[in-house]
Amino acid sequence: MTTLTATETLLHKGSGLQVVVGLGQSGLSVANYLTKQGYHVAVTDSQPTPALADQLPAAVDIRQFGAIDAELLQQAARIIISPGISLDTDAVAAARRANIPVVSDIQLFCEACTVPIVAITGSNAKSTVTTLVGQMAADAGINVGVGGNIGVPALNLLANPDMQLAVLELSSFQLETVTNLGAQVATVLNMSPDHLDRHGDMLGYHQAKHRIFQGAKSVVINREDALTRPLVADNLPRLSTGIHAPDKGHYGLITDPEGQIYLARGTERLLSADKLQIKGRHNLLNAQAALALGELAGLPLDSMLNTLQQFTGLEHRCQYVATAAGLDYFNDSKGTNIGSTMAAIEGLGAVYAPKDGKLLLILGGQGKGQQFGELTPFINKYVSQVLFIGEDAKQIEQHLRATKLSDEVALHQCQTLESAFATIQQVTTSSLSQVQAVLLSPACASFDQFSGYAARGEHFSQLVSQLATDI
Ligand code: UMA
Ligand code: ADP
Repeated sequence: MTTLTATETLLHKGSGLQVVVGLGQSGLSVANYLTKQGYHVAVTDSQPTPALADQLPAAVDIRQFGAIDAELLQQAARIIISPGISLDTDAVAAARRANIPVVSDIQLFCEACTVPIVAITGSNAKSTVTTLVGQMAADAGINVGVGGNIGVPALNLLANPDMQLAVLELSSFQLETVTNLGAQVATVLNMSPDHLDRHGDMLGYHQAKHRIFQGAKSVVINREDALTRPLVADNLPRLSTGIHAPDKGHYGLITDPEGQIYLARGTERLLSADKLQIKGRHNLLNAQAALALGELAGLPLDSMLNTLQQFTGLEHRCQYVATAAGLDYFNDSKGTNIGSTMAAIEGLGAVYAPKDGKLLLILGGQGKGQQFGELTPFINKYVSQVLFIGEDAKQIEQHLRATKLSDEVALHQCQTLESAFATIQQVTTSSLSQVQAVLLSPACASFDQFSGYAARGEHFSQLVSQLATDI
């Protein structure tokens, strides 16, 4: 980070109080960044003793904890809000009514960042594609920073003075307060309902996501999903991805007469799908998205194809855990919305269905206002048993029953993962059981019972290993 002159420091101090709302990872990064820039910074958080409070720089002399301080917000020249806090929170809404600007850490990042940005959002696959593009850039010898919703606050990337490219995973929460991001290349990978409790409806969610395209120099579009298409000038460079044979220069899939599937760019076959370690149709789209983003960021194709073949995927995403008593167990704890669960059911169902197998699906947690009936066609096709856990278990069952759920699908209320495992023993020991694989893909957030999706996935994997040793 550059050192400021005394005049600049004075200028920043004179530009008024910067109030950071929420002291999580992003709030702390903002406090660090703004104090180093010479701003006068205050922090407020609902928790009486936020865990990160003792990491705040000493220069932050106003610290209001225990509630978001409405009076403090009224004194702000600018509010920097954490992504987990809604703009509708009373104190924040009042400040907005008083015309006090409210931005996110990503706004500060894009205003300060001098290197090209690859900006990635979508309902699903963000972390997978962000990690892949970051790895592709690193393998091509680029000094790359990877951050945003993936766990590393974007502003922390600025500490690297040699960074040549920034790859950002962005959530709708981060994007809703971002203006003119100006990415070198931006994409919305896919759109399915998520976070509707926060954004109100699909339109609000869509509007937040599509802010990623503001000022973009090029875009990547998913041909399979009209909701990913940006409203940008026709002459803006663009590449598209999809499951069919692509037009010249675009990405897609080509199937040869023997049935072998290839990743393709125009008519050129780039890589046979069986060379990838990440499996399923959704991952073929993810691979294309990474290639298209990389191409528009100037990465060399040969090197990107090498990276693709090395990539083993991320934990908790349709991850095979073990086989116990003849059943294959898969941890898709990161399946936190119905779109990801559809992809998981379809991806694994396609593997087990030809063997006349069916899936046992564990669903539930915090439902985030989603319409779970949209899962019914996928369940009817590939699932014989559904086990519900978590806070919204009963509501999810009602949604499924209210749609055309097949009589052949059995439903079980289990409340917890432990009790789900007891039910698995009961229902799969019957000789009539068609179940060949158990899939935890909850389509829900985990915070009612766990500290996050990773803790839920780890607990699931522990229960599986216990099972494997009990046998
Ligand atoms: N807080 C309040 N009042 C509230 C709610 C929260 O004061 O009403 C406070 C909490 O007490 C806590 C702080 O806000 O001290 C937490 O802030 P935060 O929830 O914004 O979390 P951060 O630690 O800053 O992490 C955020 C992202 N979290 C969310 O968007 C919820 C992280 O994404 C991101 O990695 C990190 O910034 C760095 O950029 C996580 C996430 O769950 C992985 N994202 C969601 C998702 O992927 O679905 C959107
Ligand atoms: P995000 O960061 O957007 O949550 P992840 O890469 O962590 O994305 O994957 C989240 C979930 O989405 C996983 O359960 C994964 O199996 C599923 N998924 C991965 N790719 C896709 C895709 N292209 N479409 C739908 N779901 C997907």
